[in-house]
Amino acid sequence: FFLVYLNGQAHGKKIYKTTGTEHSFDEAVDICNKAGAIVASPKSKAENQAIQDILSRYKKSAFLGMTDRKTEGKFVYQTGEPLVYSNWKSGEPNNKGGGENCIEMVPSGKWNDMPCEESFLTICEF
Ligand code: GN1
Ligand code: CA
Repeated sequence: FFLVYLNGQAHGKKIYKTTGTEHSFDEAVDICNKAGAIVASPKSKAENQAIQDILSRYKKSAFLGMTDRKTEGKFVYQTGEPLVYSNWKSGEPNNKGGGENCIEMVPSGKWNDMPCEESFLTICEF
């Protein structure tokens, strides 16, 4: 009980924190995992909004934690589970050029599939 409330967050809510720096997807996974977290993986409109609030401040895009590296066109969480929420820009995901297996959230909050080698703001989810 106490552990749940000590950090001031209501039970069940996530905390999103950014390093303020831009990295490739694999680097972001490493950074977040080393902090005991995962790369931001919004599962609702409210969680998407919380991440967008950070992007608005930084005026940058961020990587989300989901990829379709295993099966093209099937984006999954790091656990392998399929998406329960999405907010794709119109026309996305398009796997442009054949190598877009990661997801960029742009400052508007919409999603676009992009190469995992691009560099975007790192936001971790605790
Ligand atoms: C970008 O620049 P272009 O059109 O080749 C983007 C894609 C988007 C597309 C949307 C590497 O591709 O992910 O789907 O715009 N890729 C890169 O028009 O910027
Ligand atoms: Ca795309």
